[in-house]
Parts: sequence; structure tokens; C-alpha cells
Amino acid sequence: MNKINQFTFLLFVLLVLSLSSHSQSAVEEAPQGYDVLRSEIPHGKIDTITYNSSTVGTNRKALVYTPPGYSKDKKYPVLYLLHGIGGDEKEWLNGGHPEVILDNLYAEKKVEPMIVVLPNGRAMKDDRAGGNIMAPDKVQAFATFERDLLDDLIPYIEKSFPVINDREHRAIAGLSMGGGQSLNFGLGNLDKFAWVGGFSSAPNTKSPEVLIPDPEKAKQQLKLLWISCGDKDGLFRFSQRTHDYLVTNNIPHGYHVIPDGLHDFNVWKSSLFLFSQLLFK
Ligand code: FER
Repeated sequence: MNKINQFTFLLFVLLVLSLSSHSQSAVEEAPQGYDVLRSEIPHGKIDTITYNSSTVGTNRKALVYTPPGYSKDKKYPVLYLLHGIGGDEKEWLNGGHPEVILDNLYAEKKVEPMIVVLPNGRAMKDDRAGGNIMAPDKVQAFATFERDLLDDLIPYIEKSFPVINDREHRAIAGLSMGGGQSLNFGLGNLDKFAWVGGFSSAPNTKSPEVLIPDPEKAKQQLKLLWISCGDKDGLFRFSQRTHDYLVTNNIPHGYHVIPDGLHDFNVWKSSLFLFSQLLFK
């Protein structure tokens, strides 16, 4: 090779290297077995808690996953992990087994010790998922949950568990309606949450200009904003439109598009796998 060809070749190599390290498509995937129960490793624990909701005027239930090695002598950050329109506080547990995914990650030291709270995000007296789940009062209850979360559940968790109670140690994420809630509540309360994730976010997601009216403030305050969706999900456009606005306004974020991904737990489980490893680091 002559000098010019050598130079051209070097430029080409540098170009390929820089493309592969920045490309959005060069994302890692959850490896085989990430969601399979391993009996030989330590396991976290799941408890049901009951808190008094001044918002709803009832006692409400949530599940709490504490990690392997959990101790009241340590202090933990907290992830609030929200369900979809057809679910309740047990949807993640029954459909996604987040405890298996997280136990496996702990066994490989790939996740920061944290408490995961699985609330019921339908803040109304009858908060079960029965009947017409699309009824206006039930959909409204997903918006009302913002007050229940901030005024009732978070204070309960913070007085009942050894948690670090500041924004940098509080995350919110969820699937579908819960994804919309997470973006709405997280970005709408940056003084409360520094880590925000929306998986397959639903039409309840506020329009980007309303979600992030002040891009500079969001940039300063956010530790992580992470969006995922399957490209075959009928709700894909809600994630895309948020992503487009974030790109236009230079707001750093993760955008994970799952090829052929649908509106299902394959997407939500691998999203939890990827998102949880970024938290509190
Ligand atoms: C809608 C379509 C889907 C809607 C909500 C959903 C409130 C939620 C889906 C889910 O949570 O899985 O029009 O309107």
C-alpha cells in the first residue's frame, strides 16, 4: 500500500469503529437464560405491604422486592415499577418475574442493590383490573396515582424501609400505561426522580412539549432517561415521538427499539434487564 492508500484505509477503520460505538442499533440484548430461575444462587424476597392512601381514602396494597443480602443496617435506593392497563400490583410478578431477572443479575454483580416497589397504579377505591379496564374512571385512576405515589406510597416506603430518600436514589419505570405514568410523573417531578424509564409507553404519555417543557433543566437533573418499545407494537409511535423530541432538543437518553417486538412481556422483561443495570451507578 502506498502512503495515500494507507491513510485512506486508516480513515476507513476509524470511521467503522466510531460508527459501531455510537450506533443506536449496536445495543446489547438480554442473554439466553437471563429470566430462568437458578436455584443455586441467593434469592431476594417479596412481601406485600399495605399503606393508607389519603388520596384514595382506602388502604392500598403494593409488593416490595428486597434484594439478596438485604439488611436493615444498609440503606437502599428504590425503583418504583409500574404495571399496565390490564394489571395490578401483581402483574409484573406473574407475567415478568422481575425477582428472577434481578436475582440472576445480583448473582453476577451486575446491578446495584435496590428495593423494588410494585404498586397498584389504578388509584381508586376498587382498584382491581376486572370489568371494562378501559372505562374512563379506571383510566383516570392511572393519572390520580401521581398523588397517591408522591403523597402516600413514597412516604410510607421511606418510613418503613431503610431507603435513601433523595431524588438521586429514586427511580420510576413501567410498562405501557405504567410507562406513560413513569414518563409523566418522573419528568413532571424531577425534584423527586432522577432515573426514569418508559417501556412500550401508552397513549397516556403526555406530548413531549408538555413532558419536557424545559429541556435544559431536564438535562441538568436527569441521571437516566430510558425508553424502549417493540417496533411491531401498535403503540410504537408514542415512544418514537418522545425520542424524536429528545433528539431534537439534545437531551441524552437511551432508546432501545426491539426488532419485531410486540406489546408483551418479552419486551418488558428484557427492558427491565437492560434498564436495571444502568440504575444508581
Ligand atoms: C389505549 C391503548 C392502550 C389506552 C391505553 C392502552 C388509555 C394501554 C395499554 C396497556 O397498558 O397495556 O388507547 O388508552
